[in-house]
Amino acid sequence: MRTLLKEVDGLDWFEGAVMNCIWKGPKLRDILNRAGVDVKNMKGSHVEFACHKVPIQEGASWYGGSIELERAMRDGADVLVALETNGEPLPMKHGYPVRIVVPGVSGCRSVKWLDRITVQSEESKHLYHRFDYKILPPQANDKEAAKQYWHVTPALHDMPVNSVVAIPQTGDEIKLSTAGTIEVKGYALPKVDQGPVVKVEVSTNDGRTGERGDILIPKEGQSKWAWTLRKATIRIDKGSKKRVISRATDKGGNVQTDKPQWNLRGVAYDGFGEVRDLLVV
Ligand SMILES: Nc1nc2c(c(=O)[nH]1)N[C@H]1C(S)=C(S)[C@@H](COP(=O)(O)O)O[C@H]1N2
Ligand SMILES: [Mo]
Repeated sequence: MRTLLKEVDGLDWFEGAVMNCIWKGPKLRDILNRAGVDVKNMKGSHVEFACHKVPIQEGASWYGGSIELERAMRDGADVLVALETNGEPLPMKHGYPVRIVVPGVSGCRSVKWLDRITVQSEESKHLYHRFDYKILPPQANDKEAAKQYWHVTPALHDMPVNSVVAIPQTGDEIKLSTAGTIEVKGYALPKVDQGPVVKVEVSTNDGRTGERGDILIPKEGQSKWAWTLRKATIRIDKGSKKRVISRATDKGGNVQTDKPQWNLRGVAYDGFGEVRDLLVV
C-alpha cells in the first residue's frame, strides 16, 4: 500500500504477511464447551486471548486481542488452541508451548505464548485491538485525523483474497525462452473461509489478456484455508520496465481488485499481485 498507493503509518508488509502450515491442537470450541460456555445466553460476547509472559514494544505488560464468541464456537471456523505446527511442538518464537490460531483472520488475533482465555461482553481493550489492525476510512489520512475514527471502525478480522507473484521479483533480469515465454510462480489465498482459490490469472499487458496458472501444490484436496502454489507460462516481449500482474478468484467468487482502497495502517491490501521493472532479454 505504501509503495503503490500512498504513504501509510504502518509496517512494510511488502506483498503481505502469511503463515501457511499444519496446525494441531484442541478446537477452542471444545474447550469452551467443556468449560460450560452457553452461547445462547451470551449473544454478542467476545473471547479474549492474552499473553502476560512477554511485554509489547509500546511497553504494555501483556499482549492480547479478541474474536467474536460466535466465531470461536462455529465448528467450521476451526479456531485452534495450537500445540504443534508441521508435526513438531511450536517453535519458541511462534508461541511455545501454546498459541491460538484463527485461520483466515488477521494474524494479530492468533495470540502466542497464550496464558489466559476470557469470555467477556466487550471486545479486548488491548491497545493493538482498539488502536491498530483496523481498516480506517480514507478520511483518516494521518494520526491526528484518525483519532475520531478508531472508536467507530470495527476491528479487522477477515482477510481478503490475495495472490503474490514470487518469481520473478521486481527488478529481476529474465531470459526469454525460445517460445517467447517466461515462467511465473506464486501463491494465492482465499478470503477467510471462502477457499480454496479456484483461479489465478497472470498478465503481462495490464490484464488485456491473461494466462491461467496451473496448481503445483496441492495436487488435490485443497483446504479452504490453505494457499495454493501455482505456475504459469506467459508470453512477454523483450525490453525493460515490464510488469507482471496476478489476480486470484476464490470459491466464494471474491476477486482481487484493480483499485484497492488506501487505509492509514496499510492493512488488508487486496490489489492485484504485481512485480515491476523487469528486464526481459
Ligand atoms: N504474545 C503475542 N502474540 C502475538 C503477537 C505478539 O506481539 N505477542 N503478535 C501477533 C501478530 S500481530 C501476528 S501477525 C502473529 C505472528 O505470528 P508468527 O510470529 O507465528 O508469524 O502473532 C500474533 N501473536
Ligand atoms: Mo501482525
